[in-house]
Amino acid sequence: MSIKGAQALVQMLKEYQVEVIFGVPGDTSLPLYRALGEAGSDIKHVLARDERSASFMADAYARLAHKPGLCECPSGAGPLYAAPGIAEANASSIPVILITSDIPLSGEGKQTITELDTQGLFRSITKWSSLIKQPGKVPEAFRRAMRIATTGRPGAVHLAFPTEVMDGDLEVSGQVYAEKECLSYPAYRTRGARTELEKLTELISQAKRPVIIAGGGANHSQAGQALVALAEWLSIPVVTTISGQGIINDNHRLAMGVIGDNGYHPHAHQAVEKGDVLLYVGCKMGSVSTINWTMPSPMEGRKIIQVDLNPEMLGNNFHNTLSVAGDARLILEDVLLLVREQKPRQDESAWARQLNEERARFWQAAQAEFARQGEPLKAPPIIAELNKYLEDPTIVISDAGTPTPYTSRYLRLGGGGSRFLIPRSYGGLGYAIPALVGAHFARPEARLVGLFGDGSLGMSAGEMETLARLNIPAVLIHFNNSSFGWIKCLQMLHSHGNYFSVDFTRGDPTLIAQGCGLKARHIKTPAELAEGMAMAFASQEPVFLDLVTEPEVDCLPPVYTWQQAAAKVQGKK
Ligand SMILES: Cc1ncc(C[n+]2csc(CCOP(=O)(O)OP(=O)(O)O)c2C)c(N)n1
Repeated sequence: MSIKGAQALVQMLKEYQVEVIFGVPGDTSLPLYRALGEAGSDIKHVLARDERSASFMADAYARLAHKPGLCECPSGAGPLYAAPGIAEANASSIPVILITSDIPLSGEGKQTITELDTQGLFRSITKWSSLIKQPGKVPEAFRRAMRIATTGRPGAVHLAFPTEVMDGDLEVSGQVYAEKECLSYPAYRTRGARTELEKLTELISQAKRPVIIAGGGANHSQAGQALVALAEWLSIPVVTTISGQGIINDNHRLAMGVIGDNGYHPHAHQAVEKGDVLLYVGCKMGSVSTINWTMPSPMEGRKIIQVDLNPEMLGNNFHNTLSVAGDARLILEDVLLLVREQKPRQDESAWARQLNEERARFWQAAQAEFARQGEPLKAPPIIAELNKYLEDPTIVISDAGTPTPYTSRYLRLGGGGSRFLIPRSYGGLGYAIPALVGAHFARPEARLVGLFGDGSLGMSAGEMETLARLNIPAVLIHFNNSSFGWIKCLQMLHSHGNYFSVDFTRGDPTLIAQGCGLKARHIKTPAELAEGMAMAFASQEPVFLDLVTEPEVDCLPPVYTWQQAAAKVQGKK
């Protein structure tokens, strides 16, 4: 049977059980849109207002559905605008596939409007970018794209389909099928080598002060159950990076919080600094989680173990005692079996108890922060108010700026399928609002909450219309401090408070939200905050809460290196 290339592509989407594709149309999109239209309700097309948003939607979908995220856009401006989400997904090991419908091959090199060397554009921000030149190649190219995106270190892939390929005919007998192993990721998971698993088991079993440090890779691998079971068996405290949050219920006795520069918990840092065996799982050990590679600081006899599916990451930033390549979940499951064979379940260790006491002291002291009520609104009481509504499962998505350190520090997520997302490879502003759209399709049963500053709102406000059009019941929490506050704060710390080009007007963003079809409230007082939150969480529609918040320059957020810089300035006075 002969069908069009675009129809073959859509059939491949169906074979791979793609439920949703996020995108923006253009002149070259017609064959694809025709084929998607013919597919009816099998594949939902979500119209985004910007290709960057479409790529962020696909990224968030993939993170939460544990399946590849699909997005599409037309030639030229489309891929240029889609690049941010593709780069974030690729660097964060998230399988996102971008389909671009391209100009006709016959117009190549002839100044055709929107002609662009997309392979050149995507070379450094995808695992693979390819221009498909024959309709007959569509099924195998799509299979290859899914395989490359989901295997090894997962990442982003781009496929460009010129008009002749979308509109051309191909014989499809026997070609249109999915490689079932690549419907989800990580595909073709690999186990750790037996001798290394045995060494790992021995090291953590004999440790006096072991710590598990879970990064984003542990979440991507869905290693939570095995990780918590192992921690419980040996009474090992667990800390996470920002991306590793949610792997363990925040209220668990072994959950010691977040490490790194941004929104850290002091007791989590203490665990890492005093730990004698540190087991890093799916953690790149990059600049933020290690505070520019100063933590863990050198300590005689300390053993560092690193588990990562990407061997290129192993031992890259620290001198490991043991490096194990493989899938986090499989490795932890195997180690758990070995540990159970060799050692009885341990009672709570003195080490875990001591850290727990530190943790309790921290949360006791935090009450004073939560009580810091007043105008403009302060971030800690805002998060404390939010915590009251976080029933499982909730998906919380934060942007860079004020929301990141305060959610990392004060948000309390349960373990019942709740997740917390922040794009940490590039920390691009304007992720949260579009990501809520992707999250809705991945986890329709979950409550959705987005937190973002006014800088982020300026970059993603258009997607409020998408939330309203699809009637996605998300709670949008806007930190309105009328500035690029984060950068302003850096200028305070490092440019002697000479503020340069960081302020904008507060305006009335509720009008923008209302204009997009959202319910919106302007909130200035703690009483209005309490009332607004209650209204938002009771609503079955998207709600925008415009919070007039304290700028970072008036109260330093919990960023480790900032606090050190401020102490230095204070010391010189
Ligand atoms: C796309 C993009 N451009 C620039 C930056 C650099 N940046 C980091 S934080 C920040 C300011 C954030 O301002 P806002 O969203 O208003 O949050 P606030 O810090 O004021 O709470 C900027 C510009 C970025 N992260 N992403």
